[in-house]
Amino acid sequence: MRNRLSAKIFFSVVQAVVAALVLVALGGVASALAAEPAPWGLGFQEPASPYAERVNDFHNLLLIIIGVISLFVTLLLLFVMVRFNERANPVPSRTTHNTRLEVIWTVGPILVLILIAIFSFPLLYFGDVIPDSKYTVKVTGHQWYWSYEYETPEGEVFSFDSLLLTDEEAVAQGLPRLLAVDEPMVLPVGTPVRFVVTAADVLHAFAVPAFAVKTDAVPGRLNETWAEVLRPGTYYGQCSELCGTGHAYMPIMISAVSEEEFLTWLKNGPDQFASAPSPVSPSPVSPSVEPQVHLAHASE
Ligand SMILES: [Cu+2]
Repeated sequence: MRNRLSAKIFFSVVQAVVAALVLVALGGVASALAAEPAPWGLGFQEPASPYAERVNDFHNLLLIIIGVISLFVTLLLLFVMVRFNERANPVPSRTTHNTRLEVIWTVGPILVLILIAIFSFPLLYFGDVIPDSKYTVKVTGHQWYWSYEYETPEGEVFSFDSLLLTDEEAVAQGLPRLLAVDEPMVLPVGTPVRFVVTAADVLHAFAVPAFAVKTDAVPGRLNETWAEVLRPGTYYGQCSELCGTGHAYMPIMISAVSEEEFLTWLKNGPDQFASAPSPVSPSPVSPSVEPQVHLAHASE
């Protein structure tokens, strides 16, 4: 009776493990095609910056280490269940200490952690130190939209708001709902761009998975990060700090183009965005009515 039960449990565990592996494999396939969230996408989005590529490699290394450890512990548990159950081992040993074993299970994990540190610290610094960049974008989080500020090579500064499209507008343009905006951030490909990130009201976070970028946007403070986009295309991100009821309605949409196209766009920027109504910056004490309008618009 007990044997049949343990066989049943064993097979359901095997089934669960196989199902999980299949899901991970499928997720890997799905995410390899997308610079946006995809159904059943369990893996990372395809990396689109040198930093994201390294983060991806590091993640894969950790996955191997975790896999080996989990397999080892599972085998140990199975061994104990078979070898030391009540029937196989009626008179249990009374041993409480084993110095050699205790040294091994302390030193072993330390070595694993050192191995991880050897790979993770250079990666941390690679992401943290901003390379010489010709272009800077100032990113400001608002309740509930992003605004982007650029400077032309001639030193003219312009900025614009990036507002969520309604579901109908997004569908009409063949863009993903809740991710597409009216004016995307435009970036050049193949050259590092510095992001200066701040917020106008509450905490937000500027996060773009394909660039492995996630930086807090804090009122009164400038945080820096960077990305070098490897391929032209459209990339999506989302605010990643719970910032109020419109948190889900302030996506980040980035259109990456060649440096020439970017420079043309940049030079036209002051004219293109001068006529646009200037953003009503909501002050921390009196929230602006404008974002509420966008939110109501978006959630219809
Ligand atoms: Cu936010």
